[in-house]
Amino acid sequence: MSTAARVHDLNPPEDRAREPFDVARIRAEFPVLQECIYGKPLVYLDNAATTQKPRAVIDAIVGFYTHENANIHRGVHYLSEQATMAYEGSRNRVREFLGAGESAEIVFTRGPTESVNLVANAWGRRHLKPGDEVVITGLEHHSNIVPWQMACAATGAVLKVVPITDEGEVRLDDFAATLSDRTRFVALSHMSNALGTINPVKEMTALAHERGAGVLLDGAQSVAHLDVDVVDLDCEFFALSAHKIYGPTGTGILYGKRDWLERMDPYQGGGDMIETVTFEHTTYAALPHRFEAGTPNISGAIGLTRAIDFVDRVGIKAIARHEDGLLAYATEVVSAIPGVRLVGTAPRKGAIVSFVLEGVHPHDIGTLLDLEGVAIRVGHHCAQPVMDRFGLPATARASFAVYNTRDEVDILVAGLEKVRKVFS
Ligand code: C6P
Repeated sequence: MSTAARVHDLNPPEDRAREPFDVARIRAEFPVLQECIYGKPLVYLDNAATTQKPRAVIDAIVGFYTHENANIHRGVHYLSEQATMAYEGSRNRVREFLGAGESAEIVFTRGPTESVNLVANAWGRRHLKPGDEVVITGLEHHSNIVPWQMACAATGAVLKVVPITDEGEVRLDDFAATLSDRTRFVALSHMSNALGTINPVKEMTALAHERGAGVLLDGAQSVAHLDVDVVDLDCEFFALSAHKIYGPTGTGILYGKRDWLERMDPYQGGGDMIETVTFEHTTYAALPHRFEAGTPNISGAIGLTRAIDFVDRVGIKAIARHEDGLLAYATEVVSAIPGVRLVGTAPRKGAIVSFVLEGVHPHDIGTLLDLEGVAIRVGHHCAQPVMDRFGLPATARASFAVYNTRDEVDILVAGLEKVRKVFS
């Protein structure tokens, strides 16, 4: 797997013309991409919200319910053992994918939202003290803001926010200036869902460590686009979502360094997270099971394995190169439309183009594009402070994945020209 978390610079123009893989063959693996919407071929550009699923992921989930369904960690019968092996095999596959040292450091959750809540509750509420500082950035998704606000309110700790620039970047010197000797914890998005900005998280993590603070990276947007190695990043926690990396919804991961997880109490109580229970006293299961109370999303974990297999087969570097080409092209042609203003123009970006069109509300853009078969997201993208920073209620956002093409960017642009005409 990876040896370094890399930020992908845009490819030179001559490279951009050459696709790193056969996109038509990749598209054929995604059944939903063959659909028509209002009689027009679907152009799916809402990948930051959720990616589509390849046939292998869908088949694995159907196969599990058709042939293997049973609960895990509880049965002595054949099906339960098969299901347990598949579930724990998925944990190991995630470990490999993230470059983590041991499977005990991989906790299954419902998604990054639950992963952050787990840390904010199980670590934050136990270890934060009045006057301690928790640092986040102005780029965060609500799921990396609200749990920290709640933990600070419960403990008397103070939430500090690193400002973002007009380009939508977090500058390292602003970040360093926000840290202090009272900083106990830092929670950062690896890649912004609203703007696409990629943060220099390795450098930020090192700066936080100099102050003795722990670091959580919200990798919800980054893992499908960047080569991630949690040991190289040296973060204490990394949160991700299966459904944004071609896997199923309802399944996420929290990577945590063993020594940090060991200093955390369970977040929820119930079955499967205990060692012994009496009415007087309960002892907890070993890592990572103490953080997985109740029957988990078994088919979700199995689907995630196949999604990681898909990404590895295509190659994360090839995916990044393809998406960088799409981002460069989309940036050029969308920004050339009269009245369009891009929001988020950081030099280091993942394949997200957020924009506004003069005189047209983003919701109208989304609705009219939908009639052309083009799916984008409009709104505040669960990042209201980012919108506030730019004085906007909302943006339109096109976000790209491995299966998108330049032709689809052209259809987006043609749709935007229509929107302009309707409102002119
Ligand atoms: N962003 C988007 O359209 P969940 O909902 O738990 O799977 O993911 C939450 C989340 C956390 N961090 C970041 C950076 C994210 O982008 C998201 C989800 C989607 O942008 C849905 S709001």
